Amino acid sequence: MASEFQEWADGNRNGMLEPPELREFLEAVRALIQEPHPVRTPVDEFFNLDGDGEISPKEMIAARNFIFREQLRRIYQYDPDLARLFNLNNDEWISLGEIEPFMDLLFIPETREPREAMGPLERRADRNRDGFVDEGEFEDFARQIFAIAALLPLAPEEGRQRAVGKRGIFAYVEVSENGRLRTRSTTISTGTRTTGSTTRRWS
Ligand SMILES: [Ca+2]
Ligand SMILES: [Ca+2]
Ligand SMILES: [Ca+2]
Repeated sequence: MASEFQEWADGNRNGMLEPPELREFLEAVRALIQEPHPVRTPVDEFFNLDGDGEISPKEMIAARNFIFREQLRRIYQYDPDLARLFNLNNDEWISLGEIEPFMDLLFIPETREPREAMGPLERRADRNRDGFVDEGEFEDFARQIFAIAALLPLAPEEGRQRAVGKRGIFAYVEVSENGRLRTRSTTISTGTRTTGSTTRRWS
């Protein structure tokens, strides 16, 4: 069975997360890692390690670190192409040092200050390739990183059975085969805002 962490969101059990299911799932992950709170979703349940009905500050931090640090570091096992997005120095693996800027981008708003696209992370975020990363580009980039991390299967052996296939991830986050982000407006929802995203299949 695929992990309960993601599988519950596949309401119609067809093995794919359609846009409404995907939105619900991503919103649950967002709620999980935002602040301590009572358990409300299966995602919360998954990280309620002591089973006391609350996501404590410690469990929240554990969830953040697991989903956005441990999982992203293992991305090569799932998809070498997608892994290039995170492999800032283009070597054979993704180090902790490479993941930190992505964690900062997600959790420290000040790191999304508009700036010139000098570094490897900034160049990846610079969608329109004008050499400058504006606020919107950072926001979009952060949403994509968030979705990629949340949708990775929890263990390599689950890769074949997980609810969201690799193609689904590619389609949803608009990442091209060479790991570069496509120039298109965001398709990923945040908060209560929803977008009319479509799930395109790659062939
Ligand atoms: Ca708890
Ligand atoms: Ca690397
Ligand atoms: Ca730009």
